[in-house]
Amino acid sequence: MTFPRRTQVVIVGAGPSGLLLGQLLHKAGIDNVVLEQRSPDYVLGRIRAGVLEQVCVDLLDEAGVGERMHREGLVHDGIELAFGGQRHRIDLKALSGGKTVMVYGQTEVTRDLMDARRAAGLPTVYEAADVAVHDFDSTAPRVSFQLEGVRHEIACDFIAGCDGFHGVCRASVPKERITHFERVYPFGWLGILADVPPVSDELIYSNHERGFALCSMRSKTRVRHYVQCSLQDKVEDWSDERFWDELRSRLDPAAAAALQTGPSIEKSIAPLRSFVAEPMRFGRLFLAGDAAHIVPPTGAKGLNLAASDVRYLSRAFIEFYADHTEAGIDDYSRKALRRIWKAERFSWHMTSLLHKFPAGPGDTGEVGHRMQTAELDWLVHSTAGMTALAENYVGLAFED
Ligand code: RFL
Ligand code: PHB
Repeated sequence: MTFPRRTQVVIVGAGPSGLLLGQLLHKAGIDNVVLEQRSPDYVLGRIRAGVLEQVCVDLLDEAGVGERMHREGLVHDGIELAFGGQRHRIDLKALSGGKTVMVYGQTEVTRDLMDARRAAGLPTVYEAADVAVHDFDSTAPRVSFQLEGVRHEIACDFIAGCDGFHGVCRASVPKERITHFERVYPFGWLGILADVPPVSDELIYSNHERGFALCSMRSKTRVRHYVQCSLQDKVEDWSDERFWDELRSRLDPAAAAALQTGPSIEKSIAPLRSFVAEPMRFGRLFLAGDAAHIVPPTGAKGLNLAASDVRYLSRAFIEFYADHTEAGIDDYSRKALRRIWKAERFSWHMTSLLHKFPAGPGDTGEVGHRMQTAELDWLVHSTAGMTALAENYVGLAFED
């Protein structure tokens, strides 16, 4: 792999945030190098998000990588909420003034971005070990890393920390300059991928006394389903048969009857957390995506927030180079956090509304379940309630 000793922006992490930022900067004539600790196959093997907001779709188009998404992705006009043995449709399109969401896997988004980056001949260093960020408080930051046993260094104007929740960038900020806000939920999601047709044309979010369940999809022939599970559970505890039986038991009778089963292609457990780091800028180091925040997946916001950060950050860098102004980079953290906290609130609310909370202090256990049912019953019969959900689900507006 050849890479320059100096570039304008070093991007740490080749997940969706890093690759999308790289592509948008390249389109604007800004040089960048992406450093990723894993191999391309490993990155593509992570099964994650599936729902893209319109703004995320628009940004992928702007980056020139939307062609396959429009061909193979599924446009959804609504979602379904199931509780008390019945399903209720939320007409996202009608309630949000015509907005929809796109069902297209994060793996595919990443693959399209990787292909575009390779086709443009842009430098990406995979399997870069021991990445370290230096001198980000000066105007001459550097990033060093190890490749096949040899240490290298790249000088740059800016470092973009797109290296996820466990990355090195946020961890390199002195403790007294960063504040973390965190809530860890007392359950996880067990997800499986299987080649069977979806239960319904739209996603089903189910609140059930046995726990939350979600029927999602990747295509008309591939499903992604989730059930709420215990944090102590291991993937090995869940045979395919146990998973399908549990999912069926948490659906309304019509969906349960329509559920088709098959062998799982992938199965994994994810913990749920709400997390925000403030601020998102430290001199010439900027955090974006999961490096700065995590949402529980119930609102389908993680990847979309990553794209929203990248939108603000790419515009700030473009402004810096084109107009010689620091106004955009100075305002990045404030603008991004304003949108992030709204998505955090929505994701926390959807999580609280739909999951079974273990009995404990506060509105949990039986009281909590009654409160959830009352809220869901109100929501699906109130245009105001459904409109609020739809407006948040399809994605809130940007400041500019
Ligand atoms: P990523 O995808 O974690 O990528 C970060 C990259 O940085 C690399 N890295 C390093 N590289 C170099 N040096 C280091 N020291 C490094 N440390 C880490 C990593 O290897 C990796 O390649 O973060 P990014 O790009 O910010 O993207 C964020 C999204 O991946 C995430 O928010 C979503 O997947 C969240 N999410 C969902 N988001 C949605 O918008 N809609 C959904 O429907 C949705 N469903 C989900 C989800 C996340 C889930 N899990 C597993 C947490 C469903 C699930 C189950
Ligand atoms: C998914 O398809 O993986 C998915 C969809 C909606 C969510 C979370 C995950 O809220």
